[in-house]
Amino acid sequence: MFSKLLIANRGEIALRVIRACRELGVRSVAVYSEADARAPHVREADEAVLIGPAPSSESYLKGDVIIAAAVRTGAEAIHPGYGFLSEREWFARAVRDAGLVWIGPPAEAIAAMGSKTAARSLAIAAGTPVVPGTTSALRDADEAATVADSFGYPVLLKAAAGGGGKGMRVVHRREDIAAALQSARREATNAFGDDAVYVEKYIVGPRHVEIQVLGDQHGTMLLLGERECSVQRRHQKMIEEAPSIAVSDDLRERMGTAAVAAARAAGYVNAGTCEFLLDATGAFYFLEMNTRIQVEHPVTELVTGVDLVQWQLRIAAGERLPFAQQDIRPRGWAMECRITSEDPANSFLPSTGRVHFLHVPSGPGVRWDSGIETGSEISLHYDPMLAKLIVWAPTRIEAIGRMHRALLELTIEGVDTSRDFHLRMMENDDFRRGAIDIQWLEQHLQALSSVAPPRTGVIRAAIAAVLLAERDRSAPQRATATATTGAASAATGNGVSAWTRAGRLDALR
Ligand code: MV4
Repeated sequence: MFSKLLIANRGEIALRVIRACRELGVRSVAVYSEADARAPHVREADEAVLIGPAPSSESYLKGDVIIAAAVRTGAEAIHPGYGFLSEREWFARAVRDAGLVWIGPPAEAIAAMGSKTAARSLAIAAGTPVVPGTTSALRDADEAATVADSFGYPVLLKAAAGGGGKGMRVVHRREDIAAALQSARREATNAFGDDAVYVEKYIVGPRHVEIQVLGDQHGTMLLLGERECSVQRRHQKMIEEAPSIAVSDDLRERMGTAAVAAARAAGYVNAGTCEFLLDATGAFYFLEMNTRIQVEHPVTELVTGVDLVQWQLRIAAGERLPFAQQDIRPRGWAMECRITSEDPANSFLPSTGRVHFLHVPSGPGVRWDSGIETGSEISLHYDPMLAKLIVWAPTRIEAIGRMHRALLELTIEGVDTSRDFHLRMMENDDFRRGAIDIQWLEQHLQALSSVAPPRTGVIRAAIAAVLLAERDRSAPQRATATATTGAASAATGNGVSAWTRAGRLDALR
């Protein structure tokens, strides 16, 4: 095992990797921007290196600066986390060329899966089902129309360099193809510097189900089951679970075989995810492979008992996976809510400010993977995901109940968050029945986001102050807190203390 590892990331995933390092006896090196000087990942790592100003383009995306920091601190390996440089082939290569170990798949596998058309060709050759469509870029609108006519409308134009929904256009009629192709090309050029676009049959109302694989350097490739990720908005996942209510044992086996075939065809090693669309008839189609650890990996960890991040390190260090496929027996149900600094009552507008008060859920079956603490400053420089609330329970309905309970315990004051949205989701009949597809959320956003008028900033601050004062055990402050609490209780008319209400602030709305 390495003695020291550098983490080229920030926030909750940096902390997640630091935890794995500590459990394996590996010293950790954090990197940070000027905006993150007081961030938890900087404090928790054994060492930290300042890499530049707040904008990612001047810090967390500076591959050469990060590699230099690794060399200078004597780190032997780099873990990229997710986002930032995690799926940049050139970075994986540069890490290797600097004599360091890359915690992830070979650069060649990243490249093979990075081009969506190349990934489709690879999957087809491996016998993995893909959506009907082309495997090379379209020459022009005439070719697009000819292909679309052959498998029928609607079709979807996609950027070959794409991912994350950029450069995609649904086309319902032949006469709309030329204009859609032109705008898809423009968006693809802006986003990826590559105007290559191909076409697929558009699958209406599918679920997004992904398969986790884990392969070592000695030829063992394990399937760690599926995750259901259909609850998403504008290609941002909001809730993930494992397993998927839509996947039977037989389907799991078939999707798993398809995922392993695609991964092996790319020469895959380490943790990776094959994304599939699953339609209402039970047909599934390979979409793309994510060549990194994913945000939602904890739900797989909770149902399989396999520590994915630890194994990422151990595999990169050359260890063999000590279990066989039959040793992997998923148990129970896990669910994750992404807690973001976005206001669900206001079209998920990003919210900024200081986290004045934070109360974190705990208790049976609850895991909190977070990059924030009381006092954290939330800016627009980075992703709005503040934390992930993950629960485990024996059954899906118990997991939903446990998530609801944990969300009630969660209090974040100072910035608007998605917490109330998640509470409404746990109460929603369609969600509770598992009757959801990738379009569901955007069709039901209105109902889920309409909450009572928001409290004003002053009242928020007052509540935070009361909570903090009452938590303080010193007598003089306690007297003040009690007096204030009395007033607050009278105002809400429920006669309970502010501290008691910490777990159910929604009652005030
Ligand atoms: C599709 C599709 C329907 N039909 N392809 C979105 C991002 C990229 N990973 C692929 N995506 C889709 N490809 C065909 N042929 C629908 C989507 C899609 C989607 C996929 C997964 C999760 C959420 C989604 C939201 C909208 C569209």
